[in-house]
Amino acid sequence: MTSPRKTENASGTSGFVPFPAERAQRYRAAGHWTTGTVDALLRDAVARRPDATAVIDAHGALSYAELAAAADRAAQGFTALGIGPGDRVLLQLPNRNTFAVALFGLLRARALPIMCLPGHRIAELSHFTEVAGASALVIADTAGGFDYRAMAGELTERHPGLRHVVVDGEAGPFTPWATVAAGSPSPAGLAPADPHGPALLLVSGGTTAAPKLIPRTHADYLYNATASAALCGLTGDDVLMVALPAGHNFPLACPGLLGAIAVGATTVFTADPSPESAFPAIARHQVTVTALVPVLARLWAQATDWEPVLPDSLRLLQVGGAKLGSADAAQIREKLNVTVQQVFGMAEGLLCYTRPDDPAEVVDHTQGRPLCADDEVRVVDEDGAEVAPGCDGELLTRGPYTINGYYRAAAANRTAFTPDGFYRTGDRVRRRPDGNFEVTGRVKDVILRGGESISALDFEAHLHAHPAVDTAAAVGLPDQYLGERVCAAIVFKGAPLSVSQINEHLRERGAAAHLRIDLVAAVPALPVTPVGKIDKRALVATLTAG
Ligand code: OOB
Repeated sequence: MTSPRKTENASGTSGFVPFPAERAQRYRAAGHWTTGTVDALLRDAVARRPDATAVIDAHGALSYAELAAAADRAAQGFTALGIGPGDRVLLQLPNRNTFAVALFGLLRARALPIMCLPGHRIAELSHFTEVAGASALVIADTAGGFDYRAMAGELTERHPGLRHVVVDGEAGPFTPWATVAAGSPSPAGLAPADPHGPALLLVSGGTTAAPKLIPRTHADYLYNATASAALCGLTGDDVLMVALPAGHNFPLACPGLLGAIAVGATTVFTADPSPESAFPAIARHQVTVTALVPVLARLWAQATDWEPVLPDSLRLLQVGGAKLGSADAAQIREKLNVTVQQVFGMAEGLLCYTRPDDPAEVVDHTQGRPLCADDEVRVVDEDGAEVAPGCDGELLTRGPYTINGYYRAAAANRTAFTPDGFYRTGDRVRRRPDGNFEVTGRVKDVILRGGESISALDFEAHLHAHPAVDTAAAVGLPDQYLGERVCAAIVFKGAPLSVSQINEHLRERGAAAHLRIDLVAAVPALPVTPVGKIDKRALVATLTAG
């Protein structure tokens, strides 16, 4: 006899927290939610513009009709392997056309893709497999100098439930992607997906904690992509480049690949976001829009001084994922001669954007305002009480595209959400009278020095203002007297500065008296997460070991 609990755990929707009925009703009535599904985006695009170019990578291009036909064949191929409705499948492909084919193939087979990033390794994949009960993995053979098959071998040994590994390239002992891609082209004939059920699982950004799985519904994610496309003024004439890892929410749906499909635009995949590689690709395909993290955007701006080909066709450069300094925003606009947009978003939902027609002051100094009129936001103190207008506090939010719970994480959900369903973002913000937010740090990214709690971001803003500093991160290192000492890890442009020179700089800038560093670590580079944010956990580990 099968125990009811086991049956429950095996299904894709157990451990998924739906929107409460009252709010769901409101979002439908307001028109934010439709009855569409994410894969229907592609069907609609095919109906409207079958011959327009949908995706381009280093190996070729696919029209919308070709992409849809390839996705249908892949859906059949997945179905033939026994991958069906509700099955969780780890999708970890580099930026290339196959990513789009596999994603829509899985959606059409009604499986639940888990959007891994190429930078994830066995620790993360093993965690996702365990939590989600994944039954398949889709990878490349090798990419960026890493052999994904070796990792897959170890993963299948640890998790016997992971029955299939599909490999794009030399498959070795696994199933070649070509076998899946050669599925019979007849439609699968599956019942349409529930628009209010999960469409895919995103992975949380986690620069300080283990990543969690984030279930996004068809209705909420469609809204996310289409409303973002509208806000950015995306049209069928745009060419959008996916330069960040495609499985990340930002290049996937803000507006990203899905937003581009929603308007019938072309998406160009690049697996290498360095200026040497991305600039010529932008010129070749006349790319108009792309999304970057601040570290990359700064690099692109600097590279205009020496790269022979410039990204002149770009009209909109979205920068988000981590705080962009105001001087950097201005420099990026000037050097790349482009409209800059700050994007403060999260895989959990809420997106804040500066608008393309905002004045430079707003774009340079704020992280924008919510996408939707029905995004509810509160800025609260440690006791959960709303702070006075213009004061710092933690941002809480709920709305038509913000999750109501992590996937299969009942314990974490009790602390990550308020009883009335607001997600505690963990971000410290200040709301200006014009409604735009300034991100002032992470609630937990504070250094506890001698009884004082200091925001790391406060330090970093001052450090970045020094002409000798390329990039900097402030972290607390354990200290037996002070609790923590402030360490500034800095990539210097030239000769390193001393602790006293840096503290003199802080004094000159009028930084508060407690904003002084104890240590400086001159480093060749700062460690980054798979999407390119500074990875403080890794940094502290290295500095402590050193
Ligand atoms: C994006 O999503 P995640 O899930 O990788 O990370 C979310 C976290 C936010 O909670 C915040 O702490 C930080 O990343 N963040 C920013 C920021 N954008 C994200 N902090 C300061 N300034 C910003 N502009 O990173 C993400 C998802 C969709 C669109 C853009 C970014």
